[in-house]
Amino acid sequence: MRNTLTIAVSKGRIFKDALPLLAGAGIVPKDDPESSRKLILDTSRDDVKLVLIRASDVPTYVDYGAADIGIAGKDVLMEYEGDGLYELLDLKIARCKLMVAGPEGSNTDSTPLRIATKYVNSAKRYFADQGKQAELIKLYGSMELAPLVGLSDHIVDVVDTGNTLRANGLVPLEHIADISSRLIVNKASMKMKHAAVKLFIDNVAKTVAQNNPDN
Ligand code: PRT
Ligand code: MG
Repeated sequence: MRNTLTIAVSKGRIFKDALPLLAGAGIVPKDDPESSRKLILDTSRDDVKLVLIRASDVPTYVDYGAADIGIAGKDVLMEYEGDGLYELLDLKIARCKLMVAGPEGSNTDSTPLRIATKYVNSAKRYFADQGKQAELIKLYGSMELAPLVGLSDHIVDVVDTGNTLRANGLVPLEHIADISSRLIVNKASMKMKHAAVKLFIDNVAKTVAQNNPDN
């Protein structure tokens, strides 16, 4: 086990964007996660396995050492409270922005605010830093619905094109953070499997640099 690497990644947009980075480290999954039901994928390298989990569970698997390495959105990492992992590399994939959004013409001047979000910790910190009193309502998805039915005045969510907001009569109001996916590593794996982890990170970093010549 000492030199095997387990990498936790979520299906969907992160997996798609991560494939070329993994390929740059010589790692090609043997199954397509979108068609296979397997949760553990063998790869072109006998010493590397991929585990497929929900985006918000990736830090937990890495923190507890069930995976040595993970790929997780900064939005998810900003919410995560464990301390058993290192955030080592900005992969510059699955980019988006964490925003406050609400109905056109609205603002966050009149407090207390009612905010629906899956990003409760980040939202709490953001409004506290501004000295604004905010009641946070925790949701697990479809935040855009909350202002439409009077559950909240505003939402905090990640925004890419803004099409989903627009389709629901909402607009982005305030920018909280730029988001991209990060490489995270279990603290014990970093010590015990140092050579294998470092080689993997170096190879991925080379591909990230090649893919982003301007930044
Ligand atoms: O689906 P599940 O509950 O398992 O988790 P998840 O929804 O967090 O996973 P996934 O795969 O949808 O997102 C994984 C990561 O991708 C997030 O943690 C972000 O770091 C990143 N990312 C990048 C995004 C987006 N872009 C994005 N646009 N995550 C979500 N969205 C949502 C957005 O909230 C909106 O509802 O996609 C919808 C479309 O976006 P627009 O603005 O282009 O319309
Ligand atoms: Mg999703």
